Order: sequence, then structure tokens, then C-alpha cells
Amino acid sequence: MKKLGKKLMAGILAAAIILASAASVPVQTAKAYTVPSNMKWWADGKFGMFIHFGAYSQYGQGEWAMSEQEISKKKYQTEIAAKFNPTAFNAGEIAKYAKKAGMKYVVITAKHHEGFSMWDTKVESFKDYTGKKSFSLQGFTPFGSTGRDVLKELKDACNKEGLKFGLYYSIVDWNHSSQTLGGTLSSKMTSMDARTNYIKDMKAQLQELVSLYDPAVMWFDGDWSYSKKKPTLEKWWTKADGQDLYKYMKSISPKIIVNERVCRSFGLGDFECPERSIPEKGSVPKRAWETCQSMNDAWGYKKSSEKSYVSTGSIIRDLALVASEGGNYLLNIGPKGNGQMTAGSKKILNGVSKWMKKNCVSIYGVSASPFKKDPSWGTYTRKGKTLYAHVYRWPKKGKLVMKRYGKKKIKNITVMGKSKKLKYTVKGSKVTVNVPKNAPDKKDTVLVVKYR
Ligand code: FHN
Repeated sequence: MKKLGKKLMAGILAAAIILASAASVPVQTAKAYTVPSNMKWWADGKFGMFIHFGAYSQYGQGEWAMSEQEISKKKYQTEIAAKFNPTAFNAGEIAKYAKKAGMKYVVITAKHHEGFSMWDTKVESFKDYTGKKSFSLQGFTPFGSTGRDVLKELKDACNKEGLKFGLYYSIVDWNHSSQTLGGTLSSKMTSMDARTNYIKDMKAQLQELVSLYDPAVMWFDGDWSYSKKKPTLEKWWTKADGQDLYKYMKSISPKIIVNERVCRSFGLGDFECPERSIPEKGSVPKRAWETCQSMNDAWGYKKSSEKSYVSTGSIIRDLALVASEGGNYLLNIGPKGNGQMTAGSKKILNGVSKWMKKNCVSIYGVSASPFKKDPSWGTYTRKGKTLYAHVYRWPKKGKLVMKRYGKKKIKNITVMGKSKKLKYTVKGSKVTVNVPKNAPDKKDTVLVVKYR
């Protein structure tokens, strides 16, 4: 019987942390935020691929299976992780799909909450339950005999396609000897010394990852065992630990971009990361932010979710909406246990690449919409004096009403990719455009409104 309780609890407790910490964070006067120079590629790129891939992928019940099904360390390691053998993992194919879909970076799980290292870690304490074997792809599975390194393969494939390479790393580690699965926050430290040693060893692993793969992004997660005060066995991670972890990452890789989940909701890290949600206009983070989303209800491969992919149109509209609010969009794929991409993810990525091929200029390097509220028919992105109107709900009578962009004079209005100038009238703050009877692109037709 799957217990979703713990996952739900982690979410609820994460929310509680946000509320508690919001109350504790002094209100600072907002000074204008500018993207730091090392993040310009990231902020302009807007769009990345998230990859949840680990031993859980071959079990096919998502990356939380060990916790949800309360599987013991021994059983998870010997009956699930030991069978992981992703010989069909094709980094070149994945990178090509990401590139074609218009993604500019890739973030793959190096170690998720179940603590399985996707690289040949030499850090002593990351062993299996016997303490004898490295709990890693190379040290613990038949794949080790191939001599392959999937993270290196993906890093090289990303380089070949001109994509930046990033890694996801979970602070909580259900299989590490320092922790036991359970407790209110999904892992409990066995002792305070174990906590100290785990944090030291976690940093040693992060040093390995930086030395081996030089990631442009380090995406932390599993920071929710949070204690507002001193750490306890159950609430063993603190804001100070998060600040220290961020400082450590910058000390070993100064240009690396780190998300806020070193200890979330204290404004730490380089960008905020709302999850599966797009902030309402008016409550958009005041600094860099990225929302992550999956194509169905699973992050790691879940067989039962393979029939519930969202539509390509909804992904495209999410991307446009995120860009209209100045954010980044990290879209997840969960490869199967043998390493293959799923048919559903390929279908969506093909659909997104078709749209991006024509409309990417309305996404890359754009600024947020100049308007506080979105029109009923869609949203806007902006680049200099050009507005891109993303129209999802096509007007019935061939007339699209837009807001005028301040007092600027319009030079011309076209459908993206078409040269025909559309007729329009300006009355006060309204611009009424004569548009074709049928939407040129039902998913999201982009009108290019050039101002003088
Ligand atoms: O618990 C994880 C989950 O497995 C997944 O990795 C997502 C993706 O951001 N993050 C956590 C849930 O918030």
C-alpha cells in the first residue's frame, strides 16, 4: 500500500517553513535587482531540461518509492538499486531533443533523496547497507562493468550541442548510514556527530562533482529537515547550514549558479525555484527565478503515469507565461530504467521544438510583460521596442484588442513569421488589430508589435 503521507507531509512542512521563515525574514527595501553577469546566459536562455534519472527509474514507481512504500535500506538496495542497468542511456539523443526543443541547459539528478550516486563516488561513507560497496551506479550495479559514466556522457553531449550542463543534488539521503528514513521530515540523523560527518562528506561529494563535471548549475533539493533554531536529530538542517553550503559551492566553483534550496525561503542561493507553479503577476519573485514542471504527474519514471502527459500546448503556454513574468522554465523528463527516453516525452519535445523553431525570439532574452495584468486572450513578452503578443484564445470576430504600450507609436503588427502587415486602429490606450479568421497556431500564435 503506497503511503503518500510522507511526501505530502514534506510538502506541508516545506510550506510551513516558508510561512515561518517569511515571518522571520526582515522586510528589506527592494533595491532594483539586476542579473549577475555569470547568470546572463541562464536568464537569457529561459528554458532548460530537468532529468530525474536514478535507480528508482528501473523500479518505475517514481523517485519517492522508497519513502512512500517504506522500503528498508537493505530491500531497496538489493532488490531495486542493484538491478539498475541503463545500458540504453543515449546522452546524444537526449541532448539533441533538448537542443531542438530550444532548451539552453540541462540539469540531471546526480543524487536524489534515496542517496544513489550516479557517478563513481570515492567518498567513503556513501556505501551500501553492508558498508562494503559504494552505493553508486559504478560500484553497485551491473552497469559498473561497462566502464561508462552517464553524467560525463551527458556533459559531453551537452557541450556538443552547445547546452550548459547542471546537476541536481539532494541534501537529505535516505540510504546514508547517518540517516534513517522516516521521522516527520523524511530522514532522521542517527546522532549529532553523524550529522557533522555527513555534511562534511556531502561537501566532499560536491567537490567530486565539480572536479569531474564542472556543472554550470547546482540544483539542491531535500533541504526541508529544517530547524529554525539549533539542529536536532529530526530537524537537522538549518539556515546557517544553507548559507555555509552556498559559500562552499562558490568557493569551489565561483561561476556556478546555485538555487535557493540550500535552505529555501530565506533568499539564499542565486535564484528562487517555485515548483509546478507559476507565480501570479504581482507576486513574482523580485530576483531571478525558475519554475520546474514535469510533463505528467511524475518526476522520476512512473509506469502508471505514462498515459497522463499534459498537452504540448499547455507546456508552450506555460513557457510563454513564465517568460512574460521574467522567469525560467525547467521542464522535466524521466527516462526509463534502461535509460531510454519515454515516447510521451519525445512527443511533447517534438511539439515544443516545432513552436520554438518559429517563435523562439519571443522567448529568449525577453523582458517581462510591461503590463501588470494579462489580457483574457494570453500574455505578452517584450524585447526593446517590440512586444510579442502570445494569443492562446483567438478572437471570434477577427478583432484582437490589445493595450497600447504607453504612449509609444506603433510601427507595424505582423503574425510571427509572416510579412503581411495587419491593419489596426488605436483609440486611447486600446489597439484593435484585424487578425486572420482562424488562429495560425492554436497552441500560441505570436503577434509581433513593433513600436517606433
Ligand atoms: O522531493 C523532490 C521531488 O522528488 C522532485 O525532485 C522535485 C523536483 O523539484 N523536488 C522535490 C519535491 O519538491
